[in-house]
Amino acid sequence: MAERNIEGPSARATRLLRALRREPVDCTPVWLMRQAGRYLPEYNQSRAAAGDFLALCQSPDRACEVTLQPLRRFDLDAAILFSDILTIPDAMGLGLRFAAGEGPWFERPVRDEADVAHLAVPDPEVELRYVCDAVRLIRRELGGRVPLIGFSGSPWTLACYMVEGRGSSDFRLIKTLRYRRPDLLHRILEVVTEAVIGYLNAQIAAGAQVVMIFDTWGGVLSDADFVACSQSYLARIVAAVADKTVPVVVFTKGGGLWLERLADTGAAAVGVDWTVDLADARRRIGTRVALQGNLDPMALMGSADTVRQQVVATLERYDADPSLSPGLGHVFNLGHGLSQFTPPDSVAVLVETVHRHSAEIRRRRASSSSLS
Ligand code: 1CP
Repeated sequence: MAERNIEGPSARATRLLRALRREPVDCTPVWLMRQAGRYLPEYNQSRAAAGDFLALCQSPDRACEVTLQPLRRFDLDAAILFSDILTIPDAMGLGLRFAAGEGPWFERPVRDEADVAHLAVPDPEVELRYVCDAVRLIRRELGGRVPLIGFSGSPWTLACYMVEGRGSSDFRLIKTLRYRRPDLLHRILEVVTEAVIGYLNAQIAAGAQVVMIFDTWGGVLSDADFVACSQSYLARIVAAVADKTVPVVVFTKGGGLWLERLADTGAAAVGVDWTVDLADARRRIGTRVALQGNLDPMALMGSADTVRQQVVATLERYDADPSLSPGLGHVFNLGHGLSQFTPPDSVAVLVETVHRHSAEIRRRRASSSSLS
């Protein structure tokens, strides 16, 4: 820990942004998908005080508070806006609902031609103003200590929820649309793509310094449909981000087969789930993009020693090739979101181990290259 104090606050302020640009950093930056959420008692208190999850998202003060909660406990290198990917379909008029103990669902799912014809691109500073206000407030409260990540769902992933009306295990309704009325599916994807572009640019204008696109359900597509229904729209979004200095991270869960295609979207970084070997991913696309990932979130259910071993193993896989610069372009994360059952102490061990061991690898390599 003493070491980190010597580095001062500025190392933490720029570590993530430098890593995403594939520039050298003192140690590997780390943040975690769903780092704010139900595993933290203070989050549960904030949600109870707000009344429900949507009220929490829609209050910029409360969203700011829960965004900052994990940063007070852990030495994380980024904040991620507290919100949800389903705010876009809600702003398009689908009526988002969160029933206690159930997942999210929509009152007015998109099922036929008339529903599709009604879809309109929301104005992010009007219908999604609460998100832009939260971004402005969080940036002010962070005071430059760590960067703020904004985000959106991918068009395909948002379309899954819009058509199914809720989470799904077989994606029957959206796939029926794919095979019976592909024209309608692509009209949905077109409108949602425009909405995502406006939304991400508005988050960036409000102060988001990195944006991430969650393609949670891209992995349920066939190989050809991944290109047609997800990757091509991701590429359009990346190209339409107005501020080219803002790194875009794309993450397709189950997308390990398609790493080259994900890098081809033009994103600065590709997020990978835990099924991917980081040494293989780095060899395939690591000279073109940064890589974010990829510890199995359930590894955090192990003992402190197990968490340490698993974090070390993940870092060592990234650095398996001794001819490559240690840790260059790696952003440590989980392979998917933190489970609500995660012990907070495991997160503390993870964050501490990432920083300590990745600095150690760099020292080890520096001394071995000065000897040789
Ligand atoms: O009861 C609660 O408190 C709600 C649990 C919860 C939380 C904490 C939901 C409902 N959303 C969130 C926050 C959230 N969602 C963040 C916050 C920032 C962070 O700390 O990371 C983010 C980035 C999301 C994004 C999100 N929402 C995704 C993409 C990422 C992923 O996990 O794959 C998806 C698929 C959703 C939909 C969603 N929202 C919530 C739930 C339970 C679900 C999944 C629904 C389902 O498929 O059944």
